[in-house]
Amino acid sequence: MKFSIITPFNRGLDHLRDNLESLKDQRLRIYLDEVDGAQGFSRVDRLLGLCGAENIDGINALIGSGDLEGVEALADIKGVDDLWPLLTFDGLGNIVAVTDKSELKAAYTAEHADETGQGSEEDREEKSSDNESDEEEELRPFVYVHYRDFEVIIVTDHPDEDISGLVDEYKDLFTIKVVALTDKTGVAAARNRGIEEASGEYIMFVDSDDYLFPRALYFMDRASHTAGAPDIIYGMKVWTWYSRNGFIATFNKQQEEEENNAQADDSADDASAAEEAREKEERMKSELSEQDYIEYRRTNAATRLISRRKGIRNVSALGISYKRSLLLDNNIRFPEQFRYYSDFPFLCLALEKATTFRKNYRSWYIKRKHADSINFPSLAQEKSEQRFPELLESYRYTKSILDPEGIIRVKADIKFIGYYTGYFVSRLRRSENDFWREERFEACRELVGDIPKSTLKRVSHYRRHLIKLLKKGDVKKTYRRVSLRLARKKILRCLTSKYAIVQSFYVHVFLRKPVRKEVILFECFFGRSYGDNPRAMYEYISKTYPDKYICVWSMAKAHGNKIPYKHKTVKRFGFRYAYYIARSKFFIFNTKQPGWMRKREEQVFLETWHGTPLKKLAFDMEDNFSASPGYKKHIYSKTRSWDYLVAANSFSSEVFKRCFMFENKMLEYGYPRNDVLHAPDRDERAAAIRKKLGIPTDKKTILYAPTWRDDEFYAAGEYKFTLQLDLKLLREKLGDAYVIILRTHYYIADKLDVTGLDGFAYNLSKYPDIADIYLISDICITDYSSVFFDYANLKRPMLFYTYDIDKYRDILRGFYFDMEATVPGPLLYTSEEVADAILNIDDVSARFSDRYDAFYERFCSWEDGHACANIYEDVFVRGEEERALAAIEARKALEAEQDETAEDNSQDI
Ligand code: C2G
Repeated sequence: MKFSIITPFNRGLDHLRDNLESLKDQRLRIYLDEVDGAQGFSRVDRLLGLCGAENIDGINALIGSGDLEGVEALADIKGVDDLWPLLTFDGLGNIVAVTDKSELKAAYTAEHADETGQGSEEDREEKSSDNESDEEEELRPFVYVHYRDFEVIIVTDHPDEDISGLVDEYKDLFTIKVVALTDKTGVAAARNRGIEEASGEYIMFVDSDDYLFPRALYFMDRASHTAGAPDIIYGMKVWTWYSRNGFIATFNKQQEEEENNAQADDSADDASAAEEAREKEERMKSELSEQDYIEYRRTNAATRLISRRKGIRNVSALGISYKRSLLLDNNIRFPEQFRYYSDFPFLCLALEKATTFRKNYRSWYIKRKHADSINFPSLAQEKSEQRFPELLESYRYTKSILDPEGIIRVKADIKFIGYYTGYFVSRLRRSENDFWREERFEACRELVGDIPKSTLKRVSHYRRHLIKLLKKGDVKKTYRRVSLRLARKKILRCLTSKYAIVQSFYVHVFLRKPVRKEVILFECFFGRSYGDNPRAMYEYISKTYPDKYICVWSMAKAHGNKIPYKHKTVKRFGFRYAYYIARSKFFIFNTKQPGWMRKREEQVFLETWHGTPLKKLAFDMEDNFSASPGYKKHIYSKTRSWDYLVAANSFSSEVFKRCFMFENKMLEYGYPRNDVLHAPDRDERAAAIRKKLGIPTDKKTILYAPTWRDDEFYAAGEYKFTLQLDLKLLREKLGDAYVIILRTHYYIADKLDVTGLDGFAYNLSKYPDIADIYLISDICITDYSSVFFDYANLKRPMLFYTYDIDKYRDILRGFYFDMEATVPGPLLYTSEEVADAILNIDDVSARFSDRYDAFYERFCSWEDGHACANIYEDVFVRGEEERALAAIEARKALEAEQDETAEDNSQDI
């Protein structure tokens, strides 16, 4: 058995499934010319070894063409009865016979012709990271076989979930042992238990929430055959926030983009870097003595695995294969007294005891960061008071087990110096808690006494100075030195970024001034337009209560929107914006507020959001391809500031509570932006809008309003969109009786090309408010956009052009309900189908009439044209009364408390 993979498990069945799935998908590529005849003999023999050749049951046919002698001999050894001229394998690694080479080639070509991306990802991975590959190699036919020369040892650590069902799904594909920790807990104990159970030549630790690249084990295995079975084999790790599906999808895309970009020739770079490194290795090997060469390799390994990792918490035992004999002979184990920092001593000792090292220039381990650090934090994300003392203890312990003269000890000391001078001292400077300057400072001091001068010489002057001050116990000078450095950094930041100055003003000036009770700050789609729910609320308030409030609109630069009624505008993220964020009493936003806003006690935040969700949102999303990785953490902290959230229907109300973990007041009156769709004068309004926009009155108007795609972007908030609706064909088929309005989502940066379609296509993507466009449209075509929930208020026909539904639903987002069975119109996949549906719109409407009624009942029945008024009453009238009463109560309670204390004090006297 080559590998024992040790996987501790305590929770997260879905993560474990990804992990096992990645082991099932351990492929190795066999070039068909390599299995030809005698020359292929040894290779095939080895390949069978890799597949777990001892366990050859189920393989009933074998091997090459031409000279069959070698093949026969091998078949004899392996006890295979049937001989076939050529072989191929099925998806599970069983060998399937193919009679001759041309047939095999045809099978290969057919398989690759209808590839949907999975296979091509493999090709690209191979090409980008395998320095052996070249153009010729690309053309060689090959098959994949699944690598099975490993066992998985799942060590359960008091889990809440039962894994037996999951294990059953995989147990016939590879060897899985499940052992349970009974008396102990923690990753360290689980991994140690795994070491006891392991029987492989090598041991790998793969956390249950991580997974491997498809050919990781094959490459590890290949590396194990070089340099006389090295003690330690280490490769690259890749970090991701995604599940395996999501990772593969983005990895494919990334590779594709790199390939399309002629300038990015990483594969060549990788290959030449590897080649250079190899040459250097050879040179060193011939020039250095045996012992020096070992030290040289050890230093290289330690530099990559210890020094290059950011902080001590990222020094990890993962992504490495350890020879089992190395661990057993030297009694290397994870110290079980540590919950967070057992990897550091383990890895340091392993590196010290090993004498042969092998580095591999490819990534094989995928470390999954937990995107939901609120509900499912990884160990690294867990916040605990125990961390600090444990970190110190782990460093102390590591020193105690290492050779004081060795290079690993030097690396460990420098790691601690990095922690102290990089992280600790800024806490010492900034924290309000004195223990950073007292006990904790003292605890660090106790640890650095034995760091030798020679080690201190290796670090920068600043770091050396701080360690000297620490050794002396001079906390005052340390404080001054660090303050100076931090102040210098801050000044530099302010000089180079206006944003930093604005924020500084926000914190140090504006937040110190009182809240202005009459000011309302409005923001729609991050200041990109004047529209949606904030616009509706603004117009209602301005019309009904003129001069009662000071209304301020946050707008991004050059918005070009005309805003009626008396108001101010401020540039989003400018000084005045920061001023109003600090001092406004009310906020009406339809997207998230900036992360740096610190909401004050007296401020009232009304979040309207911007649509009923079909696509999964926030905490309901598994992977998020469009936001920053810390998205869930950020959204959690932002939603804590929302006092009110608007839901247009009971479905939204339920979803929002869960997906935003929202616990404050849900306003259940319908959407302010939809009041206009129920207004008695909506037809007159529509006529005026048509006139303003120059849309002919004698033609049927079709609106096409698709949403954005999470994975198609230039930069944050700047998305790509390629029009898939064939407008020329539509014009041809529909004739003169129609016009089409194109409206992209506000995230879309691409400009639609409507040249040659004058009089037929109107691009209104920049028009501020889509509600106006709804009013003038006779038919709406959309896709997964929340547009359809609003448009349904008009009870006019809808078509769904869902050409990419599989990808959108299954990979990018996930939906809350079965779209096909719920939406009030047909799902269409081609422009022809769209044209036909438009031409037969009465039939379509009749077909969907019952469905439309049910849809309307479920999603539009709260809408009565009075959402603005109801929301205003709730927030600005009743809400204000309640807040005033609560303030009086709080004041009374405080006064009573103060009286009580005064009384106690007088009794004491
Ligand atoms: N919108 C628009 N034009 C489009 C698409 C959308 O003006 N072509 C507006 C609509 O008002 C829509 C809103 O932007 O309701 C939100 O757009 P969605 O396509 O639904 O996408 P998204 O911004 O991701 O919001 O809960 C709703 C979700 O958050 C969806």
